[in-house]
Amino acid sequence: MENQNILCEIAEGVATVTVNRPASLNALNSQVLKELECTLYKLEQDPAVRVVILTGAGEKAFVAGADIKEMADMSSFEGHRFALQGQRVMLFMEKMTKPVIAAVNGYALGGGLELALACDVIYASDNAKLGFPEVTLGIIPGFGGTQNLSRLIGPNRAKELIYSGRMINAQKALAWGVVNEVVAQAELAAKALELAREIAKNGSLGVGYAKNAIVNGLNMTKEDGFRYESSLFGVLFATEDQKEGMGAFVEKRKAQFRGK
Ligand code: CO8
Repeated sequence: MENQNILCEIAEGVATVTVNRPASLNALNSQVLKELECTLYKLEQDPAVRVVILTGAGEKAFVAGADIKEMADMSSFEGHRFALQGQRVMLFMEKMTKPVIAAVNGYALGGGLELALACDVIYASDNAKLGFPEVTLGIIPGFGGTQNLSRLIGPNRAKELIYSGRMINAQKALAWGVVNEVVAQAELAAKALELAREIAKNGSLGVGYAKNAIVNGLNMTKEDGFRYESSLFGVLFATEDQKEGMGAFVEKRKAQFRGK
């Protein structure tokens, strides 16, 4: 079935995925989540794709949250099921071997901020506004936000944002370490693409293993993380990419990685 709410373009190893519901500020309903999950799953399998950029359609919003109109009449069971559906997408993004860059081009609220936090890198436009308004609606973040934000910026700032429901601007998000970089809105797509292309030139196995080591290592003791890192490091010596990368250095030429 054709996607109705998710656009996907692939060029030069970079897939750009756009949540395309601008009339609802790209709010995530269950259909959008389903299409997003299928799209990401296909991109993970596609050898032509090395990096994914995730953004929202229009100039106003990345994603203004989960769809409040869909959630308004949910039962407790349906709310739980909806949270699990969203969490499955966020967790899949962490498991993907390919990095995902969020290009946050406006509001990233609630489920929208959770979606950005599930990405590996967040670039934000200078007009972006970020926050977790859930408590103003009588709920809490349900797509992993309480967990990911507090791990990223520490519990105190996460509590301040989540308890107040307050929005912060892009500069404050940068100062707090929520986003990697803030750029003018007109330059956001180009900046995200520049980073994606730089990553895409590198050995995809190395990039994927680095992501694996960082994401999984965060849930381990430091010593276990070191052990895990050294195992992955060792495995890479059995790959063509390692031979090519080091061979190219010795021969003073550019490496041509094949992801093997
Ligand atoms: N859900 C549904 N529709 C939305 C949403 C949303 N989250 N955000 C905006 N829209 C719609 C508006 O209803 C409006 O539609 P219409 O024209 O039909 O009335 C359209 O988008 C444009 O929005 P506004 O007219 O409100 O635009 P403004 O510029 O005046 O305001 C804001 C922009 C400030 C972003 C405002 O739209 C707003 O506050 N939106 C809601 C933000 C929010 O509260 N997000 C959090 C939602 S809760 C959540 O994400 C929980 C995640 C975890 C779920 C766990 C599973 C249970």
